[in-house]
This record gives sequence, C-alpha cells and structure tokens, in this order.
Amino acid sequence: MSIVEKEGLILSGKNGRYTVEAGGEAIICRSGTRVRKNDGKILAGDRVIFRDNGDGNGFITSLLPRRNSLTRPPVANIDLLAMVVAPKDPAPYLYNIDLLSVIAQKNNIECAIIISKSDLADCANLIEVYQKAPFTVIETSSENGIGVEEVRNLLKGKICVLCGASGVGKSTLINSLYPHLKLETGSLSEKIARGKNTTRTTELFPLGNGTYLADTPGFTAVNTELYCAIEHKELDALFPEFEMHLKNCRYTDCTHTKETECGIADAVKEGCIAESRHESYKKLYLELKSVDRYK
Ligand SMILES: Nc1nc2c(ncn2[C@@H]2O[C@H](COP(=O)(O)OP(=O)(O)OP(=O)(O)O)[C@@H](O)[C@H]2O)c(=O)[nH]1
Ligand SMILES: [Mg+2]
Ligand SMILES: [Zn+2]
Repeated sequence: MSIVEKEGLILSGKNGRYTVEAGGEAIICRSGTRVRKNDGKILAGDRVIFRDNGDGNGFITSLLPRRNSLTRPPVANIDLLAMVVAPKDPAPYLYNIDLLSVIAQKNNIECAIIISKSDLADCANLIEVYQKAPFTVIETSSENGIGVEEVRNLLKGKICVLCGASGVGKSTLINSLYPHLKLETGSLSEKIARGKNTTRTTELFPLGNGTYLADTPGFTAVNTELYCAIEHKELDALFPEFEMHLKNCRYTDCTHTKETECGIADAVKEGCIAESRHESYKKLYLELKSVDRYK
C-alpha cells in the first residue's frame, strides 16, 4: 500500500496518540518528537500534515501555523469561545467568565455567553450583564429544551469551545444538541464526592458541515496564570463595552480603578456598563499590575 501525505485536523490526543480527521475519516496517528520539539504541544484544533498508512493509522510530520490557541482549555484555531454559566448549582462566579472573555478578546476569538439551567432560577440579571458587554447571550435549559436550537445555529460552521465551571451542564447541553455523542455527565454531589470533573479531557467532536465542538473539563478555579501575557495597560481595550466611554476620562493615563472623572466609572453609574464587569476589570488590573512589576 502506498503512503500518502495528507492534511488533517486534530480531534483529540492522549499519550502521544492523536485522532486526526481527514476527508471524513478518523486516523490514529503518532507524531515525530521533532514535530513536538519545534512546535510545542499538539492541540485539539491543530491542522497537521500526516502520512496516511491507509490502514487507519498514520504519522504526523508537521504542524501547520495556528490562528490562535489557548492552553486552558488546550485548543487551537478557535472561532468561538462559548462560556457557560448557570444562575445556580453552581452559583455564578463572574470573575472567571470575565477572565476567559479577556483571554478570548486578546486572541481575537469571538465570545458568547450561554446561560444554562434557566429552569432553576431567574436569569434576567445574567442576561443583562452580558448583553451590555456586548456578547451574544443565549438562555438555555437542557431540562426543557429552551435555547438549544439557538445554540445549534450559533455554532454552525465554526470550531467552538464550551467552557465554564464544573457542573454548569456543558456535557448535558452537548448531549441535547447532538444526542448521538452520549457524553458522560454527573451531578454536583457526585463531582464533590469524587472531587473531580466528569469530563476529564478536551476533545473536538466533528458535527458535519464544518462544525466542530469541544467539550472541556470545567474549572474549579481559574487563577491568573498568565497564559497569554496580558499587560495591565492594555486591559481596558479587552473589555469591548469600555471603548466608547474611554474618551470621557479626564486623565489620558486613567486606570479606571479609582480616579475621579473616569468615563468608565460614570458609565457604570449610568447603568451602561455592568458593575460586575467593572469589578472584574479592577481585580484583574491589580493582579496583572503586580505581575508586570516582576517581569
Ligand atoms: N435542572 C437542570 N439541571 C441540569 C441542566 N443541565 C445539566 N444539568 C445537571 O447538572 C449536572 C452537571 O451536568 P454536566 O453536564 O455533567 O456538567 P459539566 O459542565 O459537563 O461538568 P464537568 O464535566 O465536570 O465540567 C448534571 O446532574 C445534569 O443533569 C439543566 O438545564 N437544568
Ligand atoms: Mg462535562
Ligand atoms: Zn477612566
């Protein structure tokens, strides 16, 4: 059998074995240490050149340039980062969502907010916060099917990543979108008892017509591990809703943390910017500033 070089997409990888999709087929590949040494880790979403043995196996010979990549969750070439947040069980911790949105903005990745478990509590407040951001916001419930079609439309033709705290219902939502996947899900009490996520690896599912969706393990905490080297001075540009108000700051070097005559603080008072977003900004600004000092 002749060996051909092909281009493919990494769906998942474990212990040096990667599942590569090419022409609608999944090929199990190993990779040369040279590929990993030169280019770093191979991630789900990476495009690669591989030698197809023709028997379902192959060998990755090179990694093609990336448009973007994240280390947590580890995915490359992302079109859409969909952040899932529930009104309760678990309670929303918006700082983590805002931190993820900043990382997405820095990497030029479109952001959306998916509110899950809308059957459990009123979501009006969460919707308002993120519509002002301004992100696409979709209210969903896997319990009664609300919003599922809207999410399906949002994902169409894109490489998408679902992320959010453990237990918000990412895998359950993927199962209601694409029941054939039958992903493992788990109750909060089971997760707490095991101290573990139900989803433990990041995997990209091919859903046809150029749509790919990654389920990721939920985070219990996102620390400001500087996965994408954000400088505190550029942080205001990574909150898109701040932009039109920056001109109203009295001082050109306004940090929007404590100054008087600050356009951002005024916009919060007027209800144009959500207070929680400004709180996240201030917290992250101080954290990044303390890190920058030691650089
Ligand atoms: N009431 C209600 N419960 C839901 C909904 N979606 C998911 N759940 C429940 O929430 C629990 C957690 O769901 P998972 O889908 O495992 O959550 P996950 O975000 O994938 O969690 P990790 O994989 O640990 O990150 C399960 O018990 C689900 O049945 C929903 O829309 N409404
Ligand atoms: Mg899961
Ligand atoms: Zn200001």
